[in-house]
Amino acid sequence: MIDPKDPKLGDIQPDDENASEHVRFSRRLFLGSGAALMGAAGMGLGGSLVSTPAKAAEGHNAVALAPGELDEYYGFWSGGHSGEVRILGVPSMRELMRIPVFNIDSATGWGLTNESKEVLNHKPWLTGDCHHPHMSMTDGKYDGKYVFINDKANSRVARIRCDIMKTDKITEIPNVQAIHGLRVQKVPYTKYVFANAEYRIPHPNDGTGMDAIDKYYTMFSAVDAESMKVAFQVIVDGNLDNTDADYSGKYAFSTCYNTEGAVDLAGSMRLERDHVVIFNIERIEAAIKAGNYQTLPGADDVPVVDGRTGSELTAYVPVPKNPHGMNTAPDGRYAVANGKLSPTVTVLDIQKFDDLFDGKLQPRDVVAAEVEVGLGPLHTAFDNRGNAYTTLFIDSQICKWNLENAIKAYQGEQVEYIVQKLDVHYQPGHNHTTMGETRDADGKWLISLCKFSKDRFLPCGPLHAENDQLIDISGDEMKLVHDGPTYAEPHDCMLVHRSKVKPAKLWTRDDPYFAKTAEMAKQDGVTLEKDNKVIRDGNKVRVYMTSVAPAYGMDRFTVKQGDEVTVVITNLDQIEDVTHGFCVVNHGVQMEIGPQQTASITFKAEQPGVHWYYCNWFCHALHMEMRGRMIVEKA
Ligand code: CUK
Ligand code: CUA
Ligand code: CA
Repeated sequence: MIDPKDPKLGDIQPDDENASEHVRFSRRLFLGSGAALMGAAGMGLGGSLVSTPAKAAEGHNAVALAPGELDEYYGFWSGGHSGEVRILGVPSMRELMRIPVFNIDSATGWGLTNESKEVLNHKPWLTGDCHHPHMSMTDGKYDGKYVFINDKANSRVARIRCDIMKTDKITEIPNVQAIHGLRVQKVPYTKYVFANAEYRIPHPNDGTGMDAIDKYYTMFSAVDAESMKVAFQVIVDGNLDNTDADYSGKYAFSTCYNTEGAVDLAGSMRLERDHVVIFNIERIEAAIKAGNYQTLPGADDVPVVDGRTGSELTAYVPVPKNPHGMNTAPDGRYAVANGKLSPTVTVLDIQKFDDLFDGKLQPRDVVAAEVEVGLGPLHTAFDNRGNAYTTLFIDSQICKWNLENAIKAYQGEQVEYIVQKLDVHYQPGHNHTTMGETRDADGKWLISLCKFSKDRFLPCGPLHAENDQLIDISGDEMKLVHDGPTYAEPHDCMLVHRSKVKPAKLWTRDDPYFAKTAEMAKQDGVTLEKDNKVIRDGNKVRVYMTSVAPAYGMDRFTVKQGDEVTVVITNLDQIEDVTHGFCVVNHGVQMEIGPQQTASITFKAEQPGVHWYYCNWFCHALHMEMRGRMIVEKA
């Protein structure tokens, strides 16, 4: 029920003398009809809300949430080649939100509004292919500030602000192709986002040297997490697949499936061993500081160091065969490379990396074990009890194994290290445990992101959903508890305890996200929070209006045929969840304006006549009536 004295309504009350006519009028309407509406809805719900929280079986987590109960974890899901990121609640697996990143989204106007085009570097038409969402950390723990995501399709890295859950920066990585593996520096804090470029290319890639395949190379990039500028790039041998960082802040490491440097399938499977390349971040920083770097055409502000074999900035550890996932255990001591074409997971002892870089050890000396787990190991996740969970793509299983026992067995001790193998449906790629890529690993839930789902869901045509399965790992035995269909095609997800995330309820009026639009208004002498004004500037017209449920500040505005029209809307509502939209019929114009947000969109008024605009986020009992006319006069 809406209480007019509710402090959430802010200081603009219906009878507030300082409020504009628009605000007072709208507020009265909202309170009057809103209250009646809520009352009716409440009665309807009252009868049906019988909630019996699901009881947890002995030693296991409760699976189901009753209506109205909140999830314990935020799951950040990559949206694959849909180009977006999604938030799911775990354990309910309910989809809570979609965050457009490298795609165009008609609900929010992402790729259409001026603010989003700015983030998209004015290339909203570029496609995206997201694989690896990872949250910024402090001291090896999630800090709730940002989520970073790669774009393999167009070689970019994006940042999502976790207060508003919107993408706020996108960086194009120069001189490389296909940013795939992405992780953050965990310790002491996320200064860098590490990004692997997968494919080797000629340098310069200008039509020369295309046949000199052995001269192709790719690079490992570090992006500054705050400025989102590329801090440095490292030339490597082979290619780069997945990556992770350690818990000292000193090292990052990446898998390579193409040590062969081949450009064909057979060639990239020729060797029995490929490698993991270890990056010595301290030494790379020192080299750049000392001026020991070059720059490449088209990016003269990015220092590039040469980390190919023989460099003291990197080390190459041979591992079997076409390895894929790279995962650091939360104990900080070990990292594993998942064999893919080998039935093994290679365990690297991070404590030995210093000696390796000081020349006291040989590369293979840092291998603590090659653990046989099953066919097609792709990725490994960890709990807080020393266990690892590896996806077996070919076997369609999760293999749970004990890290210490596996190392003992590798050293020849008679000890069983495989704890359990669980069938999943089918052919899993990544898997992920709750908090498992941080020091706070809690061993409660595991998600298996299965690539195939045939027979698990009602068929919907030749294209099938992926199947992200929820597995309870809190007891001694893994238990499959839920099938979760997802759309094309999450590779990875990340499960963050809800205590780590503090989303905003309203926008703040000084949010940098729309600072440029606010600056434009200032130049036009417009106060966004109260003015409803049309400013003409040659054939450019800027239409400033407010919105308060259920009315725009203007129910009509007039422009001339051929004008370039920019509509700027400021949503003055201060009530959580009251988002408005703005759509001009037959113009491809559509956007979201959250409470206290300013959003703008620019288009051409080419057709003389009357063109209705309306609100397309249901905001009020009189939402249908929230509309107005754009009148376009003949030129
Ligand atoms: S990758 Cu897709 S299953 Cu891009 Cu992390 Cu392994
Ligand atoms: Cu405003 Cu619907
Ligand atoms: Ca290979």
